[in-house]
Amino acid sequence: MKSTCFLGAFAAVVVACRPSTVPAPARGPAVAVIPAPVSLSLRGNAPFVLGDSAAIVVDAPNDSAMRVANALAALLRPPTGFAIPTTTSAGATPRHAIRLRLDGARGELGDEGYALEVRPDSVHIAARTAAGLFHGVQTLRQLLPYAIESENSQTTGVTQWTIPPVSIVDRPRFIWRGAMLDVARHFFTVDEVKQFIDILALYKLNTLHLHLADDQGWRIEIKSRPTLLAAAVTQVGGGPGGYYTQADYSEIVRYAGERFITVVPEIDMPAHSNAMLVSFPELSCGKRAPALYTGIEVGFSALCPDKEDTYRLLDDIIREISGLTPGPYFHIGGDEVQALTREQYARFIERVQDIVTKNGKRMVGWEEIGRARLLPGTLSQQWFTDSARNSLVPGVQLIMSPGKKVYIDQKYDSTTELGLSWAGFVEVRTSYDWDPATYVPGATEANVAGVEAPLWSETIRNMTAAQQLIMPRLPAVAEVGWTPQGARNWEDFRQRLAPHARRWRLLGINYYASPQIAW
Ligand code: TNX
Repeated sequence: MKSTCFLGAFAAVVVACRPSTVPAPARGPAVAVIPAPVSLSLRGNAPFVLGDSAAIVVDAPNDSAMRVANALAALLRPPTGFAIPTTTSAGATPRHAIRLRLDGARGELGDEGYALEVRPDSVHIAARTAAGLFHGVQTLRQLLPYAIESENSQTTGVTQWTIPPVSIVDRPRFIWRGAMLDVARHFFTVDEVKQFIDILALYKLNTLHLHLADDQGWRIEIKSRPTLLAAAVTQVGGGPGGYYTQADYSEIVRYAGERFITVVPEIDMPAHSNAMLVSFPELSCGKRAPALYTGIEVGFSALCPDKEDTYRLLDDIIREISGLTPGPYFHIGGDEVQALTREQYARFIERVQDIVTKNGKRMVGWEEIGRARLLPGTLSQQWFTDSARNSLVPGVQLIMSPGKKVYIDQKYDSTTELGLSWAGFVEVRTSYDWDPATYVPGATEANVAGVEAPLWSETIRNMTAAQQLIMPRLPAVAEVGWTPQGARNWEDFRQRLAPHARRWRLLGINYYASPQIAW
């Protein structure tokens, strides 16, 4: 390891670490923060003890900083049974305080970083943005005893809510740290999507990519094209499917936004478009007449790139969804096109890129879009080969989602019940042990916007099943996206991961007990 001192029990102790001074933990590491902070050191021996006089105090409050404070209070009250008032610094300062401070001058913390100091009488989280405060709160949560995730103060068995005396300065390696949920192959309700978002927030992921349309289902109301919903009525295997009204989608966006997570909507095109074509068969250039489809083959559908009506339909769809989406991105899919020539494909992508741009968004597409002329600001999502290097043109960055590493819809091993296996088995270590900056030949750190773990849902029918596949691979990917490469280490990660399972059990999160982890 380069800049870190491996202590087993501790994440990334950068400052003068002496392993012999660290007491061996009885059960799992005392400081098991995931993703590992950029720097973490111990300040003396006296912890902070959260007692019933504790309060949360916000310095330089704005609405979103206050919301972070209220969310922290709402997390701490049920398990502790303490009142935990939230106040601004204008009032009298209580003795035992958790202080959240917005400080525009802390440029070194970037847009999402934070500094966290635990002293015997107070806890201080400082950040330049409310997002940074929110991430600092997630770290604080992980420093508390795991029973902080409990809903009932009567059953925690905790006599002292201690927080170890750490000093942390932390900021993410990449700006794009995401997960994708495929709501097209199987539909997930708004409540299920919220459960998914909650897990992203725990591990400081900041991007939720929603795969809203594929051959098997159309999942979002488009008011100017109501007939699209004719293909919302089924899913893989023939179940009832479903869709989001625009109000539903806005509720997902709002819930994600409260957790500083950007929603990236995807409408897959020109292939994976059978559901769209069910209502617009005249726009089909695919290999089969469009009809509701509940299988799992790919590549047979295609929107006809030579018809003007195709672009009118896409303009309506992209305009309405963009209007509901505060984030800067619109994902157009672009993968696995077998029914068009190379020229037809490139022409199609370039026209759609213009439509996305006209609607005020930056286009994102799967790596195949590198065959077209990409505009600066467009993002290309690597998933399959190193053809992603075709996208390495000025102003275009890669999102790294290599199937062999972070396709969390793949089986862990030959005994896994759920999941596909076309990319191979993907165990936790496989998802952890790689470097997004060097994976594509010719790419460097500057070419990479970040990482994303896609959860395709051909085999996944509900959130319990989804959790079995995302946990614990998603925390591994979260650390890949957050922690500097030189501060990451598999042995250290697997030690820190194990005690998180107790939190997941309290939160009702299902997980795979990988044999690679000493639970
Ligand atoms: C490939 S990844 C696909 C999806 C499938 C997935 C299953 C990508 C851009 N296309 O259509 O659902 O494999 O693992």
